[in-house]
Amino acid sequence: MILLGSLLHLYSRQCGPFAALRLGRAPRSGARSCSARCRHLRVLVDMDGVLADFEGGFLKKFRARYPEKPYIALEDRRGFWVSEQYGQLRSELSEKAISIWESENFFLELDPIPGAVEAVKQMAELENTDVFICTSPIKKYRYCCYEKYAWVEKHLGQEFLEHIVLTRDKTVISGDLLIDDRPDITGAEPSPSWEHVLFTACHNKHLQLQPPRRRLHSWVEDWRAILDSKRPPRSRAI
Ligand code: DGP
Ligand code: MG
Repeated sequence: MILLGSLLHLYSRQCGPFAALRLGRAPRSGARSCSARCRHLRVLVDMDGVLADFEGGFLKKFRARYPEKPYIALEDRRGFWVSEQYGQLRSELSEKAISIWESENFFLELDPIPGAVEAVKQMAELENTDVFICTSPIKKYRYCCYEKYAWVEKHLGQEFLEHIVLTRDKTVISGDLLIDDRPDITGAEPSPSWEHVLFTACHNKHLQLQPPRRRLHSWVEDWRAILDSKRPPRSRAI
């Protein structure tokens, strides 16, 4: 019994936290043993603008709270910072915009981006793949941090709570890929370990990326191919 416990522990350590949940599954025919398999690919997936529809949720609540005020349609959004563009439209609108995402239930009530929940669940099930949700909380954290956890639990399930990274500086988090809608991701680490794949959003779709930078246009696109491009040649997903 003790031996079985140790083996289970060893297996889950070597194959990642999600792999332990797959113990009940029959091994694929011809699959190599866990220890013979290659290093896991680590994928960092951003939350706002990639999994959760921050822009759509913001616009809906801004218009509901300030029905008399002008607003920026999603097709006219430019630049990552919503408050900056609203401030350019009319200076008083900057703080009104900020008041929306600082309110209770804003982050919790965001709708998922189409296809995101299914894609991330499937990604976490892939062999040799570890997925982490890597998200920056706003500085007025009263509701935001709690609601981000609650959102993940609601849409992705409790097991994903082990896979949340809250950080204002994503450059210090190591990974092979970071899928993120923010065009410029900088921080304390000048050479982050990950390749940033820009997830297309209303505010960044017009940007021309310099090669070799690349995009994931939506979750309908072949995100598996992007993951496979980072794997060692002999371990590509089946
Ligand atoms: P991330 O998606 O992890 O890069 O997080 C960025 C956060 O910043 C996200 O919650 C959206 C939020 N955000 C968007 N526009 C503004 C803005 O103009 N001001 C502030 N303070 N936060 C913004
Ligand atoms: Mg984002």
